[in-house]
Amino acid sequence: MRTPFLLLALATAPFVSAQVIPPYSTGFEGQVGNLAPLFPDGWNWEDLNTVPLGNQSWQIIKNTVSQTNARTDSTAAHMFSHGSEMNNDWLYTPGMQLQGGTTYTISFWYSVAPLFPSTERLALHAGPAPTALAMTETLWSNTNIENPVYEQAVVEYTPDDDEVRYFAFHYFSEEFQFILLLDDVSITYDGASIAERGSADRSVWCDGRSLTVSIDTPVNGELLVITDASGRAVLERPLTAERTTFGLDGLSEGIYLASVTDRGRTSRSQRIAVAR
Ligand SMILES: [Ca+2]
Repeated sequence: MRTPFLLLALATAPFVSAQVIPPYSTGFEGQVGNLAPLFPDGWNWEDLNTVPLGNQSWQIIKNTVSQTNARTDSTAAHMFSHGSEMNNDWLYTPGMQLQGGTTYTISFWYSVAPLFPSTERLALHAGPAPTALAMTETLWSNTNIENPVYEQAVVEYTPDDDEVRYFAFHYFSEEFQFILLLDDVSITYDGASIAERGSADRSVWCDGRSLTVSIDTPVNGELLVITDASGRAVLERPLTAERTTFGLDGLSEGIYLASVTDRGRTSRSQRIAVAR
C-alpha cells in the first residue's frame, strides 16, 4: 500500500525549510518555466484541484515580444485558470524569521492579463508551515480583481512573539477565468522599530572591518547570519566558541543585519556598518 503515499508526495512540492530574515524582496527574476524547481529559493506551492484536465499550478511567466506580463524586468508569477473547477492553488514564500512586536510590511503587485477580461480572486494568508492547512490567518483578500494594470497591495503584520511565518498567495478564482499576474513581493520593516535586541549573555561588536561575537555558553547549532538589505544571507558561520572574530573583507561597504540565531529563534540581532 505504498502507492497512495507516493502519489501524494508527488502531488505537492518538496518541503523546503529555507528561512529568511527580512528585509526580503523578489521580482521572480531569472526563473522561467514550470514552477518547481525553478521558483526562487525557498518558495513552494500546492495545487489542490482534483480535476486534472485543464489544471495548472502556479508558474513563472515571461514577457513576449507582443505582451508585457511582468511589472518589473522580464518575469512574474502567474496562475492560468482551471477550465471547469474553482481554482485552489497556493504559493508560499520562504519561511520568514520574524521578531515579536515588530511591524512588518508585506507588499505585492497584481493584475489580470490585459489580453482578455476576467474576474480573478487572490488572498494573502499567514501560517506556521507552507501548507494550506496551516494558513489560518487571512491578511488580505480581493474577490473582484479586474485591473489590467498592476495595483499594489500593502499589508501590515505584527507577530506577538518571535516566530517563523510563511505567507501564502491563494488563487481561488471561479472556473473558466483567465490569467492572474503577481510580481514584486517584498517583506520589510521600519529599521527603527527593530530592537537591537540582546540577551545579556550574547553580544555582537563590529569595528567596520571585523565582527566579534561573544557568547557565555555556546549552544549547539547556533549561527552568526549576516544579511544584506535585500534579505539575502551573505555570511553564515557556526558559533562554537565563547568568543569568535570574523573578518568582513568579503563584504562591500554598507549596512547589514547581524543575527545570532539557532534558526528557530534569534537571540541577538543588530545593524552593523561595514567600512574600509
Ligand atoms: Ca490548479
